[in-house]
Amino acid sequence: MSSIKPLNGIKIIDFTHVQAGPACTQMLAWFGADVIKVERPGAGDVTRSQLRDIPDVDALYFTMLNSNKRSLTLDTKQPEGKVVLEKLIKESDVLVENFGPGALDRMGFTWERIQELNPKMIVASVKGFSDGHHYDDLKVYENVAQCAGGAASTTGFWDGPPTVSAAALGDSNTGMHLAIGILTAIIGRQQTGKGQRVACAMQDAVLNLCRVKMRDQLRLDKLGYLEEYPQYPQYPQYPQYPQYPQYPQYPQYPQYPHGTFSDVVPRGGNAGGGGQPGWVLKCKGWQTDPNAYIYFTVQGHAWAPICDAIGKPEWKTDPDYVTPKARQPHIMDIFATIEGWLADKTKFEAVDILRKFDIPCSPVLTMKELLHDPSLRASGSIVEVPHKERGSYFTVGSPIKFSDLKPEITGSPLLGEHTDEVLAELGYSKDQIGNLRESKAV
Ligand code: CAO
Repeated sequence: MSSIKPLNGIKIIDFTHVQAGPACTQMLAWFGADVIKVERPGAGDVTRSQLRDIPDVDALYFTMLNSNKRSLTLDTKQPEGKVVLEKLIKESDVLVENFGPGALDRMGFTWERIQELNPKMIVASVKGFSDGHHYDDLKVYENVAQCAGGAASTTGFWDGPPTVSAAALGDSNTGMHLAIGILTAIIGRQQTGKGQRVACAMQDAVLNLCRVKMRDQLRLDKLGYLEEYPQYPQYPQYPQYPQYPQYPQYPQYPQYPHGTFSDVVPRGGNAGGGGQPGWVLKCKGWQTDPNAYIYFTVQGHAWAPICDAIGKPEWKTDPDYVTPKARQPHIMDIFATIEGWLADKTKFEAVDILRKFDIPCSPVLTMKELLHDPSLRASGSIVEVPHKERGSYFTVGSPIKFSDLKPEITGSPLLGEHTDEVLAELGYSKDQIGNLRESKAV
């Protein structure tokens, strides 16, 4: 394993806060970039003090999004602070920010000014909406983005309200998109010698992950129904299934509004998309354990093994079961039968049986189970890192694995921990640093 990391030598001004921007720069730091987090003196990133589990110590919200970085405190609204930032811009490759709309300009660091200071500079921004969008003045947090990007209207059950996901589709996902943009701009600069602006709107990043839901809207516009959605059997164009006019045998799955598809993609509960129907199925203990479930997928070509696995070999040749189209109208019936088979198996036992039949499935894992999963520890997806004040803490490591790079996750910096070090690198003497401290610019 090489000790030289691919992004060694790339210097990043990390003007980010909360989650979207920090997730991006943290990943670049893991891969070798020198990420200098610029924070307001005395306060720092708001997440340092949000949802603390230990009094007066940086909260996990901060430590889990800012590992491998250095922290420089700098008041960029003070003239002396602006001078420091100008020096930093001249020496850096990338500036990443996720302030509210217009904040960087109001600080005096417009794109034009930054280009004057350093024409090779790449300026990367996260905003809620793209430039010129009719909502581009809005400040945006995670769940706002999930609603704006189409995730909420298509997530949840049809008899409940729009629902947001626990996964940070608005924040960390946008940060990951931005990281791709930054790396692209770095490679572009190798060819042109020039920097450029890179922007990723949270709405766009969410929408990019909701691509198949947009696919469904286009199909719905054309066909008026979506055959793989649980709502499908009630569609009036399908009188060949009179036994399912309203799903009376499944009161827990009431029909989607008015027994038909409306003109927008409905919420499909836990239905699997594409050609592989799936559902979350109860396992042994579900009555008391809210996570005693597996996700079970009825992959088309795995039908025969599924029948063998659940003890229903006769379904292999039954015309009502043999093709995906024949199965779809009573897919809930099929899932109910599989739940009967699962009733005396834990989620782990069930998956251990089903894996032998090559059936795509997984236990529904809790955060606790993931935290203690030996495989995730071994792969570096969950890591324990030291911290100067809180002792060691667990965090989520790099989800990307390389053959010649092993990201080593180090603890997050204390507020201003590297201020003197970074200023000295910029050429400031001890006295000058003292003066900056006196004026509260750092
Ligand atoms: N020195 C001096 N001033 C500083 C500073 C520093 N080191 N760092 C930040 N500031 C100032 C900014 O200049 C800005 O001042 P003005 O608004 O007076 O020009 C102010 O602090 C911070 O502005 P903000 O709008 O970013 O902060 P907020 O808490 O009001 O809003 C958020 C937070 C996240 C809603 C907003 O930043 C935003 O919409 N960002 C873009 C979208 C985004 O990334 N959202 C996801 C965040 S993760 O959930």
